Amino acid sequence: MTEIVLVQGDITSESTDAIVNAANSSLLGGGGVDGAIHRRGGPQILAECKQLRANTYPDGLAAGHAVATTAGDLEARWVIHTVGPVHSTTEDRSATLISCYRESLRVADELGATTVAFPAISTGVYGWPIDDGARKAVHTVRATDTDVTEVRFVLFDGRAYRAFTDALS
Ligand code: AR6
Repeated sequence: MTEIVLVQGDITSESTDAIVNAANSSLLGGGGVDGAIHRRGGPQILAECKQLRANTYPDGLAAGHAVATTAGDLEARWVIHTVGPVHSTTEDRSATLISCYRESLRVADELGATTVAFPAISTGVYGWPIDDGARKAVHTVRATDTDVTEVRFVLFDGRAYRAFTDALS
């Protein structure tokens, strides 16, 4: 049974076993959650991401997939990088968004991480509407068979926090 906890704040302050990063395919950093994680986690995370690009993902990590690195100076042990879909009004990319949550939990299980903090993937720079993003996040975690005992959604602002509160009830 996975308990779902909602928190409003900055995901880089979490001390869960793993923190999920809303990354991009390059794995080389960006803005939003990604920028904050690399800033606060220090250069070790980027060094491992560069290794992953050199050895495993020469063309980058595809949307909907997930991969782990060290969490560097963060309190967490691992960062799980996943690439959300860019929202589109002409194409339904829901399956890719759902896959991000599912794949991140699969990677967490591989690592033995039992507590995992997630941001609201794709709902920032990638433009996914927060209410729908929240419903898909909550539903996917509930529907996924995992050894993770606590999923903590860390929401940056009040609007996202309310969307997740509604999705949970
Ligand atoms: N802690 C928790 N949530 C945050 C934080 C934080 N420190 N900062 C932003 N959010 P985004 P995406 C919220 O843009 O939409 C990057 O440039 C934010 O309000 O981080 O998946 C990557 O490199 C929003 O609700 O991720 C990619 O290029 C949610 O986290 C691209 O952005 C996700 O916003 C990925 O876009």
